[in-house]
Amino acid sequence: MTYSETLEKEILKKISVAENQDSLEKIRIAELGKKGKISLLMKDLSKLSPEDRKEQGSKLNILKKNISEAISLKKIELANIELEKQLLEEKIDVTLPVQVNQSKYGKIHPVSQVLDEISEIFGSLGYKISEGPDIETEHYNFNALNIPESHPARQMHDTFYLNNDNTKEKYVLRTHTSPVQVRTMEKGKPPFKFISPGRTYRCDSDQTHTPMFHQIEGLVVDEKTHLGHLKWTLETFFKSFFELDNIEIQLRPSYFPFTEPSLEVDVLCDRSGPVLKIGEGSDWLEVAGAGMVHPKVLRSSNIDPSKYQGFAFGLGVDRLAQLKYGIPDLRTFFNGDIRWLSHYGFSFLDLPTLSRGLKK
Ligand code: FA5
Repeated sequence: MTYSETLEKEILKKISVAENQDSLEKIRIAELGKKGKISLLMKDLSKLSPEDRKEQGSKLNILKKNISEAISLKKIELANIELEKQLLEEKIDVTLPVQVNQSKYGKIHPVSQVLDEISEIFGSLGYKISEGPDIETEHYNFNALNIPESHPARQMHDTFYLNNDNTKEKYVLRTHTSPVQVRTMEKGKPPFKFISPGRTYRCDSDQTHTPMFHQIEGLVVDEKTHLGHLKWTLETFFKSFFELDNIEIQLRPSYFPFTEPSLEVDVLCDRSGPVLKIGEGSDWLEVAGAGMVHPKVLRSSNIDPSKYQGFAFGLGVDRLAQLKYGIPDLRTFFNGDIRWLSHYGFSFLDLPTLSRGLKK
């Protein structure tokens, strides 16, 4: 037997009517397998004259390619049909009442809970939410924030640089959420009042540092906002977040190239025992950086600094979770240990609201 159009049509017909992956596989073996029809035809080529062998050989190669392609396409088609069928069978009725005993199987990670708590507090103070990318350009992560290439502050950030071999613009994993300040101001017009939650990355690891952590940036820009507003905002936030009237925080003069003046915020805690205690002891844990937005940052966001001014802050979310819920080591947050999560995690019914309280 040699190649014929009828043979090709016959095989393609069989493929097109295959009902499932198993019958498709049987067709593949019968036609293309080692002992399959096409392989036998290939073997028979040696019996032909050189001219016929050349002609038949090339036709059989094309046949083989057409059959393989048809089988691959049919495979995808069958997989899609099977998935569709499975999805229809696995319908979930989201209107059914929650089975409370199910809640023990899934827990909300403390970082997610604390991100919601912080958003709830700033939401109640009239802040909107604005987000930016995790993979950031050097321009937004540094230059637009008044940190040019030669600036010593770049070393403070322990940056993860991406493979920038063939790119004009250099990319980094953002080291802080401050680039969202510029991205958001560039797109809009003052006044601004927003927070930007998100992941941030630095090559750093110990009890209070992890290579990936979360920050929430806050920015308020208008014609009148001053340092007193920043102090009030931070104090109001920390009182509400820790649900304590006498929370002791310390504002230290500091330096950030993108704020002037700059300050750092520490919370009083006790780190001597196995459980981290807030409002006790004699240790301070740094939880935020803040300051008045530098005129150069306003200018790089096309805002006139002679008319507008404002403050910015960056909160370390994981450290706030650590402090509020007494979790001694930050690295355990990201170990993916289910026993840790069932101990420190939250029930999905524990929605943070200001009226009901934010705590567990
Ligand atoms: C900044 O990242 C500034 N962008 C904050 C800022 C925003 C200042 C706006 C002024 C105006 P800093 O490097 O201090 O600042 O980080 C802020 C907070 O992130 C720290 O207080 C700390 O709580 C947290 N943090 C920093 N590095 C780590 C880390 N490796 N692991 C966990 N938390 C970290």
